[in-house]
Amino acid sequence: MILREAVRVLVANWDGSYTVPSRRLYPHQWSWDSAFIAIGNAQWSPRRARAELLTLFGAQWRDGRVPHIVFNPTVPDRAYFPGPEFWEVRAPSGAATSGIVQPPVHALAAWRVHLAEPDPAFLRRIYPRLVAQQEFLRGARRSAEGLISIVHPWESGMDNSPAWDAPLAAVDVGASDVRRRDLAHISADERPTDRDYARYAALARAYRDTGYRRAGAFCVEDPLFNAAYGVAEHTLAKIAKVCGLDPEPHRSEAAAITEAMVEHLYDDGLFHARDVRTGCLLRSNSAAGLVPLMLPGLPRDLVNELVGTALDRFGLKDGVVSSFAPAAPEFDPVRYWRGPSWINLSWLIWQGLRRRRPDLAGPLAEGMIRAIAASGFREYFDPFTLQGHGCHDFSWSAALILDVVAEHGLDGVPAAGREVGEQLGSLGEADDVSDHVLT
Ligand code: 2M8
Repeated sequence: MILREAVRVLVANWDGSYTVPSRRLYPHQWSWDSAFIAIGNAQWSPRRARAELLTLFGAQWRDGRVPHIVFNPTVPDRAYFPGPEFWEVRAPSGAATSGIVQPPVHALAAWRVHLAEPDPAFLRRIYPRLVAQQEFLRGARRSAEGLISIVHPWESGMDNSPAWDAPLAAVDVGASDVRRRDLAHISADERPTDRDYARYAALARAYRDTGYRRAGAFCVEDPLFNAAYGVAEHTLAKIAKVCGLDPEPHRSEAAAITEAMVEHLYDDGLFHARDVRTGCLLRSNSAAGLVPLMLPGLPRDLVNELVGTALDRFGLKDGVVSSFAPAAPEFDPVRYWRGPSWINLSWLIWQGLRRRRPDLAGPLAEGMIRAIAASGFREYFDPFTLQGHGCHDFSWSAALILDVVAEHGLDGVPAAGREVGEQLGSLGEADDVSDHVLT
């Protein structure tokens, strides 16, 4: 049932060559959402999964950046803020896009899609795009410490995390041009405040006014983003091998970022963000600091400490990971990214635990399935009651649960990915993937 329902959500949110995260709240293509969606779609329609990624990379900029939103020109401006008229920019393909990025989880997605249905031609096609994505980050965003910075909370993917409260407080909002659309769909106590939105808009406007070149008041090195960058290099090494290319530069880049993260972002059982403007660690209780568990080269003692933190502070002992530690004063169980449990964040941490701590990965998989069985494909969940919050029929919740079930099984019954795909394939419309744009 959960599998059929997941496919139903993904079919309903499919727009012909990509999937909207949510029909009403997020009616365009989002960058890291598409990566997670491709990972889930790989279980029942690898073809759709490849199209999802190729469509996104079709809007890649000449400098290699992959914009965090690719706008659908048929969706009215009033449907989402900030829309194309705010960002004022187009990709070489002609698509209107935003000018900021999101965590680079796309190489991992491309690899997972290839594993579900081996397709070296797809890998050869997407590899240079994935490399350009990393080169943009190295060229435009790397600090002297060897870490990658983000210039907007939206680039972290965990937009409203309390980790950003301090650096955001320094943002001067000026005259606000915010026209919030999200509150038409979701209750205000589950979304960021108006003050946060004014700051988001001010930061994005300031970056836009430099031609999307220079960071403004907000410039931080985030552990989730840097872990994603490192995992991307690891994965690019595997992809390069299949393509008959040298994997070595990717391996050494992955080792270098892991080392820099350990040296500059780790303290007392958790990775933290670092404010590039002040050079200070932004010590917080964000679960972003557990995502480096995904890095294969992490020293063993650090892995043990991180696991201890996840168990003691983030709910892992109950098979749940909250996005912010419940004991911290800023914790809020229902407000977007300030405490609720999210399927994508749990999935990333689950990836880090699967080989190292299968005894903990299993219960976490069960916890993700339990949340969805209890409340449906919601955007986020109260980590204690598992009550759903945010939008309904949220694509990455549906997609990633397909992957979890394929790997972990359902009700103790192993369900191999391919079998799940075969069962579900008939639920999608027959081969309806229209030709995507990759210029
Ligand atoms: C949320 O972010 C967007 C802005 O990018 C928004 O609130 O309007 C975040 O949860 C982000 O991580 C996610 O990619 C996006 C779409 O699901 O929604």
